[in-house]
Amino acid sequence: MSFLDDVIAGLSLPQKALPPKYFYDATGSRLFEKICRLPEYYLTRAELSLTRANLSSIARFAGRGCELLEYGSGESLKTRLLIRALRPKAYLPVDISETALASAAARLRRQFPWLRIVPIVGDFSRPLDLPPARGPRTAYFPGSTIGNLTPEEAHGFLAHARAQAGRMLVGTDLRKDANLLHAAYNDSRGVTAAFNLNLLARINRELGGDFDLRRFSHYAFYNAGRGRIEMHLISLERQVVKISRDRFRFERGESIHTENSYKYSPAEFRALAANAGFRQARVWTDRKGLFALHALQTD
Ligand code: AVJ
Repeated sequence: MSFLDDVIAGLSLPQKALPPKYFYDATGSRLFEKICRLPEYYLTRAELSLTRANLSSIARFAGRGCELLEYGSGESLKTRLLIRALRPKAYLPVDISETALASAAARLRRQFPWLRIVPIVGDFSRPLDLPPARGPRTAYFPGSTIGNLTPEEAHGFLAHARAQAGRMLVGTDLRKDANLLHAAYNDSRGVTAAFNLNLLARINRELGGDFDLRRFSHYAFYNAGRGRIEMHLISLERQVVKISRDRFRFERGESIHTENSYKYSPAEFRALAANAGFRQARVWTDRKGLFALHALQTD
């Protein structure tokens, strides 16, 4: 499926929807980095602080000298901390963006000249072809990226990951007060709104769409029943949008669902992992109880 196929399929659904992986073009990646520094967006800081505070036990669980597989480009500070503490035999970052992978790998090579780096271009939401393991392999999936998947998809992802790594470290955002969650996805500077709307700008740039960004607005709310933040783009009026040869009709107030961000209690995620064949060996949280890192193993 290409970007165009996914967009046409998503905008043809009764509830229009677009896959969140398309947020991350160059502009979107820059906006996401800005989100990570926002005062309201606690996730990045909470995960970094729990990683710092528990680095040696995290490294001990992962197994010094293992092969470290990361779902994501490895651009983050947490990854560098982990590599320093773990001294893995090899580091295998998996990312859909070839350019993000290449620049992250080049930086890591300069910082860790002793490290064997094997970048893998791939979409982790689908089964991956990996080079054969030369020893124990631990997978690292930080950042609550798994929260973009529905629990069913997360189950499928974990069940598949089981064949790739005997141990996993998975970062998940925790369930918490709805007001805190609301603020994190409705920041006062409008960076999250710009991030969400950039998806329409990207469709205009890359697929010849004619979305008028002033006629859509960012909308994010916490769906407590499902334990997830939902992001939408709401059509402010009745309109028709063209994307190359296709036309899409919007009612006033109709939404495009652009992202889910699931929040799990430690017990909920433990049950999900158990159904996929993983035992939750440990779970670390930051001192404020905002974010969790789960240590999962198959044995
Ligand atoms: C990168 C998926 C973890 O869900 O919090 C941030 C993306 N969306 N603000 C998240 C995001 C809006 C983020 N993840």
